[in-house]
Amino acid sequence: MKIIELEEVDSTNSYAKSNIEDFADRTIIHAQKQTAGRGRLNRAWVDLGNGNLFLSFVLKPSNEFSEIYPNITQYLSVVMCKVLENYGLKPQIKWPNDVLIDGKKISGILSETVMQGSKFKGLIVGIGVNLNAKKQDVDSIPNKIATALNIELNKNIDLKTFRDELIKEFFKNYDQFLENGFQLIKKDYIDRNCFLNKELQVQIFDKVEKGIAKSINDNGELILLDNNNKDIVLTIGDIL
Ligand code: BT5
Repeated sequence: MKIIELEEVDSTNSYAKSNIEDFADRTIIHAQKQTAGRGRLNRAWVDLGNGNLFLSFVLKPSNEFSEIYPNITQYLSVVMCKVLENYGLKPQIKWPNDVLIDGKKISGILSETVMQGSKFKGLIVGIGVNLNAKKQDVDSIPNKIATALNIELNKNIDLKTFRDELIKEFFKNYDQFLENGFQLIKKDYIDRNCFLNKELQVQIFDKVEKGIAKSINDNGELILLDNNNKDIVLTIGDIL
């Protein structure tokens, strides 16, 4: 495991992706500042200033893509919760991988599969965590109610300590995750969910599905029960 520290970068995910050939498996790209942080679907991840966390894991688990790899985002959401629990908080997961404190978003995860033609090159798993932010900056994040760890705990957070705890927790069960996929974390994930048994609207690109969130299956997919008592199985989407 190697950590590459950058002062400033457009996006740790973009940097990791464009230089993936240069990085060994389990390299971590950590930047102090991000000028063009990315979320899913071309959304932006806002840099809330000094002392916040922006990092990407470069993972090369094999030469072939495996269908369990996309579940790494859910794996990382559980890891994130465990780290925050050690700070005395009770985080919750909103499917697929938002980590919330009392309904407020504290962290975002963006996982990307890198292919060269049909050849699998690796995974880039990026995470942003709000650790030290001003309340007014957090309140100006578009389309989301957000928070930061310093606001929740009313004290400054040591960035490096938090980063190292996150990396340690990530690699603790990573090899087991590669063997077992989502099933390894299913219980931990469901124990922390904030969406099951609720009436939901889920946006999948330009379509919205409605139903009661019935369960999460062994692949980490969300099962909605619609008005006609029919199951809808969702692999991706945003709970509205
Ligand atoms: C995410 O996307 O939540 C994934 C964000 C991943 C960011 C990390 S930082 C390191 C690495 N390098 C990158 O370039 N990216 C990764 P999504 O689920 O699409 O949510 C994006 C939405 O979250 C935005 O549209 C805002 O509403 C909200 N948001 C943006 N910045 C935020 C922040 N700092 N805190 C809380 N919410 C934020």
